[in-house]
This record gives sequence, C-alpha cells and structure tokens, in this order.
Amino acid sequence: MYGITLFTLLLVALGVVQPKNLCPLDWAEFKGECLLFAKDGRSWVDAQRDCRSRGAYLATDDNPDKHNFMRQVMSALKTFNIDGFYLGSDDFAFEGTWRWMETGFPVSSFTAWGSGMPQGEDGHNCMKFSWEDNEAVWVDEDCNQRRHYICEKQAVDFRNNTQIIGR
Ligand SMILES: [Ca+2]
Repeated sequence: MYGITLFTLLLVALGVVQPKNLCPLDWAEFKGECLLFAKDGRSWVDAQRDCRSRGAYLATDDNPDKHNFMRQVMSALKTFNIDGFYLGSDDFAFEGTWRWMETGFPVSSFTAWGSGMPQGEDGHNCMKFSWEDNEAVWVDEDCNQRRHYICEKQAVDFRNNTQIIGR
C-alpha cells in the first residue's frame, strides 16, 4: 500500500490527478472518466482481466483531448521508467482490423499509430502506447509481453453515488 500511496501523491503533485472524489484512489479523472495507469506488468489478456475485476476495461484512446491527457500522465511516469501501456484494442479476430473493446467499434476517426505501425503481423495483435521522439504513439505489440496497462471506467460521484453524465 505504501507504493500505491506514494504513486498517488506523485500524480497529485504533478497535477494529473484531481482529488474530487469522482474516481477511486490512484485513478486519474478526465472528463467524466477514471483512468488507472497500472504499475505492474501483465499480458494483454491478464491486463484486461484485471481491469474487469475493477469494474473497468482496457482504455479507449479515441480523441485528441483524451490522448493528450494520457500522454501527459505517461510523460510524468516515464521519468520513473514506467513506460509502455496496453490499450483496449486488438486485431485478434481479423488481422489488420482494430476494434475498441469498450464499444466494439473499429478504430477509425482518431488514430495515433507510430511510424510503420501497425506492423501487421499475426504475432502482434495488441495495441500499446510507445514513445516516438516526444509523441505517445500506438504500436502493435506481442500480446504475451508483460506490459503496463491503462484501465478505464465511468467516473462516479461517490458523495451521491450517481453516475456523472455529460461532464
Ligand atoms: Ca496483428
């Protein structure tokens, strides 16, 4: 627990976690969603399982504002050598067809693939954040690799125990 508390204090100090009771301890809040940047490393399937056990799912990165927010958090964590986070998209079903776990919709309007990505290999079917120069970009990773990961769920106002709509 010491490590988790220290981690939270770090994020608060960096201004990327706003302690407004909208998200559980250790989760960052952004526009009505809670994001957990997991410090431990898991395979993509195990990461997804861990997110589900928290009532969440592997995160969706589908618009520039959210992308920039996650980039900001990851930039802070990078200085502590916490790097490379799985996202909630894969091309298991059809090679080259990437879908978001959250909605089942194809990855389409917003994309952030790195140069030459995705590699388009059967052995690389899971989306992961990586750094390309100073930009956070997607790469298609070997799903068996143990990586950090980002869980996401809707923010809840714990004072009223109601879902935050339209924030
Ligand atoms: Ca693939």
